[in-house]
Amino acid sequence: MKEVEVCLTPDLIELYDLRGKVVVIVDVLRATSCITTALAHGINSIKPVATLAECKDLQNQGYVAAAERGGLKVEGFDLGNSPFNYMNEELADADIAMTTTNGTIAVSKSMEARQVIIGSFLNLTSVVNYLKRQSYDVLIHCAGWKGKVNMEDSLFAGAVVQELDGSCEISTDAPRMVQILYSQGKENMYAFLENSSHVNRLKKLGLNKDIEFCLQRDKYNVIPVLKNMHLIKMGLNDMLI
Ligand code: 3SL
Repeated sequence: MKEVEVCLTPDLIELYDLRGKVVVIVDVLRATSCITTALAHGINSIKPVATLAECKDLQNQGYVAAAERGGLKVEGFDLGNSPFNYMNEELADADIAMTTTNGTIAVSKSMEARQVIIGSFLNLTSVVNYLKRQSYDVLIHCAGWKGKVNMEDSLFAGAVVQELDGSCEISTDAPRMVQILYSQGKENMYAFLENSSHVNRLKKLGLNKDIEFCLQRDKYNVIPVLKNMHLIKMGLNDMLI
């Protein structure tokens, strides 16, 4: 049977062998929720990059450029990191370059994987159904906050582990820990996360609407997948078996 593992922050990713695994990148608030929303709303591709300099370079090459640091849109870029930024019809078919504080770093640290996909509560069931169907080991890579563990990504990892129950083996403690967390928080995730650090950070910035949006389950059925360094909507040909 395949195995599911959880890496709680990108600072621990060196402890895991990514080769031959499907890695699910998670940054519920808000990068992976934005990426899922963007592809569901017709954006063609998103190129995740770790630095502002790389993102600026791509903007100069014609990409629409999205940049966030500390929760705020960075001056000189076209978009920030709110899912509502990506519902604009004028962006249909656009190619976007994106850099965020943690989410795009988790992607850039996962390049050795057999496949990299994007998970969020917005596409939870689609991600889980795909993970069940394919035969490779799974690693859920939580983006956290500047190297530290956070609640919302761990909660999502717990939801995936819970839903994979019976189709994946667990042999380490992190998947068990996040599963317990999810069993405690699943009934009212918003209330459960109320005192978490990033929820408080976003609330101070007046972004409560974004938090509520990102905590919706199964709003979309797209699975973003990394192909040629761009995140695109997974099609039949991208599915592993
Ligand atoms: O860290 C990230 O990648 C962002 O999602 C953080 S924020 O929600 O935009 O502040």
